[in-house]
Amino acid sequence: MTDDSSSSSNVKTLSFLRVGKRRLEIFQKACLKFGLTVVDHTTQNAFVLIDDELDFVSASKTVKSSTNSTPIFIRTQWLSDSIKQNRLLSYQSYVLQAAPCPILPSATETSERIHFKRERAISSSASDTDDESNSKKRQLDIQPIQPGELPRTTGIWLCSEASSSTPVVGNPNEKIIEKLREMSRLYLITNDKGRSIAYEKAIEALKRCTHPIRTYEEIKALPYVKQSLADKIWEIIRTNNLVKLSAFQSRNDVSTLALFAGVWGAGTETTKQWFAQGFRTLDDLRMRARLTRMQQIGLKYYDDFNTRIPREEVTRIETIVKEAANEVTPDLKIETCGSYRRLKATCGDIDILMTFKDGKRHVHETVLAPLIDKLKQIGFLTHDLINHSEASASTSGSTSEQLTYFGVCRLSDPGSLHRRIDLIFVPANEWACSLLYFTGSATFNRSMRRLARRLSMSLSQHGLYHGVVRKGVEKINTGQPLVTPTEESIFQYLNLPYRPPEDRDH
Ligand code: DCT
Ligand code: MG
Repeated sequence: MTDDSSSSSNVKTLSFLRVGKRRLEIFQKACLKFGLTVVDHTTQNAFVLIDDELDFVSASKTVKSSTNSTPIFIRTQWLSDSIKQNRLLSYQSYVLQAAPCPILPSATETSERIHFKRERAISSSASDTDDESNSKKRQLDIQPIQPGELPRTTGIWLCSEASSSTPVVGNPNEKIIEKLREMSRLYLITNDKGRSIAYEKAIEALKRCTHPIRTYEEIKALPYVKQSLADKIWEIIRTNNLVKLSAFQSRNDVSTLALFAGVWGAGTETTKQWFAQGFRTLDDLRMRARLTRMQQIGLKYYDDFNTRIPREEVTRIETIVKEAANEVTPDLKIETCGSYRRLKATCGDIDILMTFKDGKRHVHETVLAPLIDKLKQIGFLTHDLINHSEASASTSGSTSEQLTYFGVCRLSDPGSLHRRIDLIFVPANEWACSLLYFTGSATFNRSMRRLARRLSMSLSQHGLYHGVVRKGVEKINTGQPLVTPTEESIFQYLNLPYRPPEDRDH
């Protein structure tokens, strides 16, 4: 039965994003019952049902639309509630808010706004193959209320351990790591995120190993390494080769998908479609593919965007942004996050987070828009990619906004490359959780979120909640927000030893 009086009748076709297998089965049955058609990927005008814990930025960091139309993101809670009430409810109040900023380049580009940041990091999605979620090795069923009340969290949680500071070059298991890294990359490109994550974890274990692995027993003793992966490591040790990797590399589609994955603004669905349409080179795309405005920019600066940025250049870029921001208002707290804050020697892009120092509620028109204008005037920002504001329920219970600007910048020195820059403006009470999130790494974040889940908490860039009640992966009670003035406080609530950013480079 459908609720004809509501606009839910507009939903005819939909797809799912990052919804676990078991829930997906339930939802698919419900769709059948409600007369909805489920498609594999985002089609023109399709509605996309997303995991309830996803917010726009998380989605934008991991998934991209495959079409030029803007999908409407609806929380899966809509279907859950519809199932409970045995009728298809109006989806309106379940739509992920994606109000565009007024400073967007042009109205004709509206359809391109809600596209997504390139999928460089491993998806933060809840993977069925995630050891941490599936592991029965350790049970943590204590309800945390105050920071530091829980016993120390160690063991199978990546986030409980510092990342290895030793470089892979010169590591006694360097050869194995290189091959596993390539496998992880290729699995990501072919959209097998679960396997990609499994390989990343094995790499992390190997990076920490200070002696060369020689026996099968030593492999089995490594944390996070499952049987099939242990066999592959053993094959590399015995033969100095990995048949599966060679087979992967010789596949035409994989090398083409890898090439296309370098186009900023193109996700796995898009790259697959391009391959299916017979495109094999970047010139094919330039001449024959129907590209979004962002993909056109991604293609134009393909080499620039795929060249890592030396740390010193990021420092110079940061200085320019800070100076311009200071002219707009001296009241801002600004921090460059991502790989830069993790002290990496090179960065893929520049992730700059800002908020008001005094914690006053911000109004984006007064800060981000003039800052962007100023940076354009001095010729620093050269192209806009995404400009987006997202409302969220803040820890004080009121509604707050995170503002995200994705663009392209360039230093004025002759020969400077075009660089990808993100400017993210957050409410002061979300600062610590945002700082933690945007510092990453993505793998570290995933581990911390999963630990939070195990502790009946929920962690996102917006806040940390405790007393969360879940049925399966469904949240029945969203819990209560915890006050998180610093990153340290978040570690304390989760009973983790504090890790400085450079130790989170998992
Ligand atoms: N992030 C995440 N999950 C993702 C992608 C990103 O939690 N799937 C978080 C962690 C890092 C932060 O956002 C910034 O993202 P990126 O710029 O993609 O990552 P980075 O660590 O800064 O790496 P790079 O040097 O490639 O920019
Ligand atoms: Mg980055």
